[in-house]
Amino acid sequence: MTALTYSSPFPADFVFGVAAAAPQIEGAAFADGKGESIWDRFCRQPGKVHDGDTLDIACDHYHRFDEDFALMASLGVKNYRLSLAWPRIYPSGNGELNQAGLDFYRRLFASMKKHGITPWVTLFHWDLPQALEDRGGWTSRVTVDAFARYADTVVKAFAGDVKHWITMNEIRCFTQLAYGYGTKAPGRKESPAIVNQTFHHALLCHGHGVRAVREFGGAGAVVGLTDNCDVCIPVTETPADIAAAQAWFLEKNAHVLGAMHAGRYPESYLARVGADAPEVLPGDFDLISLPTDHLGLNIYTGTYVRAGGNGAAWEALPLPAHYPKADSPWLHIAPQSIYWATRFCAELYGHQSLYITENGCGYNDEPVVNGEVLDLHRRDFLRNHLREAHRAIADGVPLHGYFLWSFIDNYEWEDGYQRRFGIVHCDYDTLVRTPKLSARYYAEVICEHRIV
Ligand code: BGP
Repeated sequence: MTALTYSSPFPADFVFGVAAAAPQIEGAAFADGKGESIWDRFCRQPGKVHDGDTLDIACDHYHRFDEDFALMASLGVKNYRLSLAWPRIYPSGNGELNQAGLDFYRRLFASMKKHGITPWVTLFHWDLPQALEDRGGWTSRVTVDAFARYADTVVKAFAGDVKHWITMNEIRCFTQLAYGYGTKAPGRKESPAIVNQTFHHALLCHGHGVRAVREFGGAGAVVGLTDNCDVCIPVTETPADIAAAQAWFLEKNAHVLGAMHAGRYPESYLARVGADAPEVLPGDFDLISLPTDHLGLNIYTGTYVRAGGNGAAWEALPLPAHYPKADSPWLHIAPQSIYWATRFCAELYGHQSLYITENGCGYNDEPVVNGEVLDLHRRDFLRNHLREAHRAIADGVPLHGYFLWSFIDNYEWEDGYQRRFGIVHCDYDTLVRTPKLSARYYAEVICEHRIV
């Protein structure tokens, strides 16, 4: 244990960064041979996305990346988590390669290098090529084979530019929410058995991502998953509530983190899903449980848990109506989520290198007034979450970095452009960028390498 106090610096090698994802900021949705993604299709279906907002222009990062990286650099940001758009590279998922797609990312990485920014690249951040969805999407192994080829292609192409790889972003969102609840593209409402199979296929793709980086990533390349694990907070930090929270965490994360860790689906999960268990072929778990170098966690909120009565392992508490939240209705503000998620991942699965790959808050109206956006709510959110990251490190948790979601206001999926998560404001009429107060605050944190 190190003797860190809140005002002492983060460890020297702690990484501060910002995050975004290709479909949410690039725009140029059909430029230079890019294929249609499931989000390009979904957003055009009536009633699916706020105001029918499309990804067509977004922040026009496709044409303005150099300006954006200059702005990032001016804030002192040296690490940027981005994703590659699969449909730019294989417009029909697994057919012909689109050289213009690779060329675009080559220019983008060159610009990042020029501005002294290290890329952390996510292979898949939800923009499945529509042509693959037409063949079953995540319910089908066709997608797994196509992903393996795509991963091989991009890792080979960018091995010289990229050393930090992330396989998948938030498996639950593009499986459960997309094929179970239907709130995210492609908006299907399938049976639990099919949804469980989509999870399994996503885990296989994670494995292929790891394999591709091992085979083609070159010296020094590292790789891991970014998961949005279900997070809980013990109501009191006492042994009984902590044990209850641990038990909750293990059960809720059995099908992703638990399965990867154990090299099979845990018995408790199989007992719970019964006949709806995914079909597993020989060799699947050899891929899924390939060793990784780090685990990324996207942490936004959490569930409060306490010791259960009458022999129950835990009791999860409902949130009262007035519990503080951001404008995103699901985003109840619970900074301790950072501490407990990272601590449990280290304690329960033995992870040695953890990163917060997303953390941030979404609000609707953040107008620019006299050239400023005084988002003190975001500054407060950020500071309180960083304190919990700092506390985790002080308690010996191997947390090695923090990426803020997001660099710039962007296309927030079914919330369209209404919901703003950026530390940089984007005016969607003029595309003018204005750093908010939170950007200035974060710049100071990065510069001093401590909470200010
Ligand atoms: C995460 C996604 C991000 C981002 C963020 C904000 O789940 O990885 O892409 O969108 O959440 O959430 P949302 O857009 O759902 O409000």
